Amino acid sequence: MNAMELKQKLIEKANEIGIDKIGFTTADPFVELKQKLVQHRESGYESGFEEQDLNLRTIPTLTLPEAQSIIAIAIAYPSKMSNPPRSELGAYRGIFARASWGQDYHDVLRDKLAQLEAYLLELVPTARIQSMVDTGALSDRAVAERAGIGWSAKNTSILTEEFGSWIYLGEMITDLYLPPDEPVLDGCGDCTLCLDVCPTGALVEPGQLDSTKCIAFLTQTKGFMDEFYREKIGNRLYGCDTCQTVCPKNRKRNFTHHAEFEPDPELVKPLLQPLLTMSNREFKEKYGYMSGSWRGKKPIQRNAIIALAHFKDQSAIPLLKNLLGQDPRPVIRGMSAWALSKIGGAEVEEALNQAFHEEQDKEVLREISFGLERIQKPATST
Ligand code: B12
Repeated sequence: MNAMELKQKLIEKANEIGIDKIGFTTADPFVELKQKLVQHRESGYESGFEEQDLNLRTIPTLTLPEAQSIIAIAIAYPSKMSNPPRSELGAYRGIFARASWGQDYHDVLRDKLAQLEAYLLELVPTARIQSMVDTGALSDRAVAERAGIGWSAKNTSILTEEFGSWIYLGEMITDLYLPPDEPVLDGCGDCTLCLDVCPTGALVEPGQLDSTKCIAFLTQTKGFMDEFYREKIGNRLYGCDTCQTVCPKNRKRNFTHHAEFEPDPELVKPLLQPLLTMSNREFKEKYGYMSGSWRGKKPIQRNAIIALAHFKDQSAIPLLKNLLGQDPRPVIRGMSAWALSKIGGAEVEEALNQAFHEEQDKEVLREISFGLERIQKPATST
């Protein structure tokens, strides 16, 4: 079988196993990307979640020495929930970004890649293959871009005409020669909506993200978030979709053909207060299968506290007082102090005064005293 026939067979198999887009590129080094990644690092824009070795990121043969080609795949995911539950007074809800709806996409894409890999090995038993999704060394977007899956958009996502940017990406490096595809033309035009609406100005230039300002990143951190960002995160519990939801190419696009990604509305738009009393075990049982749980319970609970402040939920005062007085984690106590002070009132002031005398942790004490100041001077506070 020649290379063109092999490629055609892989395309057919990909269709059959539910891969929405497949593209092929060489295993040549990603020379331009390397320059971008250096610039990105020097500007301080990295999130810290990326592979740190820039050679490994950009030279596929460091992963698979005999590499000749890379097969890129894309799988579409839903952007709309049917019957989303509504936030109500005293029963407010948070939201998980779409990339965390349904089953963890890493598992779904790895399974598709494993099926494609098995098929390729049937056709060419001597083939060497290395597959990856998200956590691999390569830039999934740079691979997808060069393999013609879509263009690298101003919001930094890979955008396709068929699925917008509602796609997950993965790839397979192989030592086989497969004729490469051409990259597709940029389709953003002069639209800048994603840059205009980013709540924190994280999209500093078209195609360039300062991850340290990106809400998707901030929701995944574990510490005391800067107050500026607490005010911006709203009720997001994990991730952020704003630069995707405003994109005209994504509008009215909803892909429900992968049942695995169908969200459970009660899980992806959960009531905030029950999240805060959840045991580790319950969290694992309910959320463990979702990609949004990878950083554990603490960041999600911290974000739930921020969301309660965002809604100024009076009914949460007893729970937040409890957390402030009793939670062993300083971040949770500190953020509860902050949230209580945003909700305000005499009961809160008394609770903060009491905590001020009992608290030992410096950072929590700082939150409590700023909180007390805020309550005592409401007109000038932020
Ligand atoms: C670290 C990381 C993050 C970080 C940083 C994101 C970022 N934009 O750099 C944070 C936590 C913020 C994040 C958020 C999200 N992520 Co993320 N993330 C990654 C990860 C692990 C590495 C990305 C990376 O290296 N970034 C550094 C930049 C410099 O590299 P890059 O984005 O790969 O580079 C491309 C562009 O940014 C552009 N570029 C880079 N520098 C420059 C400079 C100039 C001047 C220009 C014009 C362009 C340009 O060119 C490159 C090729 O296209 C990848 C998986 C992987 N292994 O690649 C997933 C990945 C990028 N994430 C993904 C997703 C789904 C998301 C979220 C939508 C999740 C959510 N809803 O919250 C958001 C989107 C936010 C956004 N606008 O990027 C998908 C993207 C799918 C797609 N359609 O593009 C990926 C590919 C995971 C996957 N396998 O599906 N993510």
